[in-house]
Amino acid sequence: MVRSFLAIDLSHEVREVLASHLRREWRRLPCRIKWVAPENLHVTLKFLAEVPEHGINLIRQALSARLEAAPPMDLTLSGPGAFPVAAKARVLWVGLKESRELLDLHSAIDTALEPLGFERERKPFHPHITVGRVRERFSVYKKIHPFFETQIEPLSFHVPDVVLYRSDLTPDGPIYSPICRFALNGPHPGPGP
Ligand code: 3AM
Repeated sequence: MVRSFLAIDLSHEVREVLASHLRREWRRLPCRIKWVAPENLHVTLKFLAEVPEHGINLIRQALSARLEAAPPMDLTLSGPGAFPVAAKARVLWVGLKESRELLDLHSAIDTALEPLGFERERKPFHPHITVGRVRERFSVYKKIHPFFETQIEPLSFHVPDVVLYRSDLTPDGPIYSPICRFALNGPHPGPGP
């Protein structure tokens, strides 16, 4: 079985900027947080869980044609936030500005994978880059409120493809290895009517 997920890679610049916030500010917060290693930062599009080896090929086939027709896009960082809500933060993230292309890409993935038995996402898609996971049981809002005040530069990055990742969980943290990439080669949509 292969634990896997689909994701968007970040540019080197975005990774560096987030790593720098981590080094200079976030690591100093007085709270037990498992921070994501800079090389592991990404935008998850769909978590596929444990997939049998032969299922990987089916996923590849189901996605390649559909994503080939999807347009490449530019995404832009927005501000920090948390799941489920800041007051009860469990997952700390940096968000992305709303993008029609990204929502369409997410929906195209759900549509392509539904016939293989992967359930459509029921919750609305909230694109984000997870940067840390709170490891304390009670409300940590007071300890971490400076995280929510971080001024994130609205950097943009180009998204030429979607990556199918293998995730191996180890005591030192997950190891993500790309299995394959799906190029986004569709026409860039015009500005609309
Ligand atoms: O980028 P985020 O944090 O949203 O939380 C995991 C991460 O998403 C998520 O898959 C991404 C890559 O590891 N993930 C891990 N286990 C999960 C599960 N059981 C899960 N998402 C849903 N259900």
